[in-house]
Amino acid sequence: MISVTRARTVASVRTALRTVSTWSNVPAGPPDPILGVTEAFKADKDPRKINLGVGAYRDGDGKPYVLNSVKKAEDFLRASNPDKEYLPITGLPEFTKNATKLAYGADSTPLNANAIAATQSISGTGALRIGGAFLARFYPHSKVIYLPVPSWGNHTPIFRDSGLEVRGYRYFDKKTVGLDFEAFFRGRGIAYYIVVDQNAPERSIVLLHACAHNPTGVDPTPAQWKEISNIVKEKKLFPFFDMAYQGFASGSTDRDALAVRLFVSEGHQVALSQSFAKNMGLYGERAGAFSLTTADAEEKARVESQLKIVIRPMYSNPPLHGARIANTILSRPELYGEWEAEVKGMADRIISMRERLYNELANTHKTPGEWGHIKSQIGMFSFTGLTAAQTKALAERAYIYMTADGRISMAGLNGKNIDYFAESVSRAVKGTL
Ligand code: PLA
Repeated sequence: MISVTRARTVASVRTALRTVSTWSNVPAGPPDPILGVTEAFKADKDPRKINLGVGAYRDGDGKPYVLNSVKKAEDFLRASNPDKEYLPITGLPEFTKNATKLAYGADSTPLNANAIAATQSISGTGALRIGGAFLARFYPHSKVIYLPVPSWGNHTPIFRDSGLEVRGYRYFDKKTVGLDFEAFFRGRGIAYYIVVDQNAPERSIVLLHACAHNPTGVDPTPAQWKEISNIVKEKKLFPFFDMAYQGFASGSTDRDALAVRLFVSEGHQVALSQSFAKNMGLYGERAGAFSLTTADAEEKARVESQLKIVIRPMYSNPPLHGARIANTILSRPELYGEWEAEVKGMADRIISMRERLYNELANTHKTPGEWGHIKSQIGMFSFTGLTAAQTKALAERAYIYMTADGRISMAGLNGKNIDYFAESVSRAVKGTL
């Protein structure tokens, strides 16, 4: 047993240590708005719990899904006994070649002219960060990037930390729960912010979600993309596409690349971030690519030499395994075909959950409000319109987790949990939860 005096001494030494610690002034930060939801879900012990926070695909049993094409690619790689040497700074050359082909299309003019500067990246996040840093250093006209409002929550810190100034353009119309397209035309969208903000530098950078807009699930139609291309041209904006969900919107990787390909064919130079997290289910493997279309092969080489200088002090060179898997799938026709079918399978399961959720909410439970957007929204997410208070009640009283803006990852729903989910949402809306 230690004496009272001794215990006091120990306590005061502890306090003193705490006050002299180098980190005593570090304030506790808030949990991440998306990944923090997963932490709260994991800590919940209720068997009924559902995680609709992070956009990670789940199969019909609610389990993480490793694609068969990925398993076969891994078998193939294992058999070829690959080394574990460092990759070049810009990654596996065949991977970036095949990734850009997937995005821009095999008949893309800059691709065939060897005029696409590209690098492997640490998934989509890393691609955006490399792109932000490269533009902050070399884009000659502006240091301002315009993001849609709302956008993926990590866009703002990524671009701010890259050295760009972040501003917003109106994208989503809360009234119609749809694209605020009037705003694009009537001088209140991208064009509006550039025109009315006296300090807005001309030729700003504008971030566009290539497909399956996160968090709204609302994408422009092909005709609207054409109009957006015209506005971007007229205002001399520089388009930076974030394509984190190629294949997840329509089930077809070609169809989902429409906006990027249209912009390139309309003569825009573009920046592009790609991720294989969702469409190949390679979340933790961190496989992605960043690319820029340039004038010709000589300019491409100059741009790539500077991408290397951006990347080398950040992480030296990227991880091997995910890029090898993605490249094996993209380069072997039999695996490519199987992968395409699996992408379609994932997109279709999500669409079927949309139908079912709509029916449950609107018909079975007669939930007050209009729920048609659940069916019309596109991609991984649905922007339900639930309020922050309702999402809080759902977490605390029904063990259902989603982001505070009411976004749900549709892929987290399945035949086993959708009835419980719909009933709980209905009660939250009626105030009876
Ligand atoms: N861009 C958008 C629009 C995204 O939604 C995400 C991921 C990324 C880029 C980056 O993904 P990656 O780095 O894994 O390739 N958004 C997730 C996960 C799925 C997250 O927040 O990190 C989401 O739940 O919104």
